[in-house]
Amino acid sequence: MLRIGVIGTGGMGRHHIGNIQSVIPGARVTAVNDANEAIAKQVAADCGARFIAEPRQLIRADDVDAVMIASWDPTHEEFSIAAIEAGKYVFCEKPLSDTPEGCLRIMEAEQKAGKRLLQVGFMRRYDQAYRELRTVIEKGTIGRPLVVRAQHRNLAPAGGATITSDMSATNALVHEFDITRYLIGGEDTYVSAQLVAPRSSRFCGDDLIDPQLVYLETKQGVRVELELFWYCRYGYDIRCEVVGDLGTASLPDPAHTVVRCDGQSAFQIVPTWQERFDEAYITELREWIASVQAENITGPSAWDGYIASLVASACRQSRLTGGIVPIRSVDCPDFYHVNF
Ligand code: ISE
Repeated sequence: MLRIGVIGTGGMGRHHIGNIQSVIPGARVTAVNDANEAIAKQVAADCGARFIAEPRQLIRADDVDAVMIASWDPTHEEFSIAAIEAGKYVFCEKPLSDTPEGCLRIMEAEQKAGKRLLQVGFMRRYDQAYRELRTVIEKGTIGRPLVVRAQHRNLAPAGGATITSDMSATNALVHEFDITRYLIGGEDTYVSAQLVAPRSSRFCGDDLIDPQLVYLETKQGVRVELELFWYCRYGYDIRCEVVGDLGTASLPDPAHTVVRCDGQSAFQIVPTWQERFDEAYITELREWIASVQAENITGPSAWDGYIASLVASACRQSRLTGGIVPIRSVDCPDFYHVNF
């Protein structure tokens, strides 16, 4: 039985805890922590775990074999490094760090530890539709990928959270940066990014550009066109199409049953990512737990977190300058090559 300590009992932390306690065999939550002690204590009581007030104490605890980090984004780096230094396996929600430099520090710590200990929560790689799409591309059915077009639309920010334009890349678009590499092949990295702001929605407030359009180019010349919309107001809508030189492939749309009735054709669009990626979250945890038990971590790595963070940082720069920003990564250490 893998004993997991969870730092962060907000929406995502509670979602993972619910899955571990109810649908995933072979693991249980033994300790929880959150900056909001009242919520953490309640969650601890509900799931039969103990509350630990100090995150570093939770990381070192004898009854914690692996650490799950689902706390506030800017704390991810500090807790990941502390867990790695304690020799614990760690599952860190995205973003791995708010900055590429932070990701490099995590990679350094992990390489010093001598083996992969960390997995990043890029759960789309566990979604069946994305996996099918990748298989089609890998088989060569649509030929060489040339263009990827994706839309990432939220009904509204979860829990009424205040979103800034900078968070758009680190918090939401990082999923697109990662899943696109996963689809077209991880060795083909990004070389430039541009963020373009159309007229903003009337519903997003003055501090946010919404929607945002992002254009990326890869080393092999694939063009990626992304749209992020925080306040689309009609549902949680994730779409992706890959154009190849022999054909195109896309995620199923709609993902739900189509009903034709009363002179109309309609289907449901779910309101949040928890519903859309419900199965993916479960598969992600199941595979992570199995890989920890086998002492062979194969899921999204700190290198993958670093690439996503580099692109996010280029988008931030492009938002300020309006121009195309070159993306230059360090060389991928051999340590991380095995992953793709
Ligand atoms: C959220 O944090 C997620 O991770 C969701 O998958 C994403 O769609 C949403 O935009 C983010 O805010």
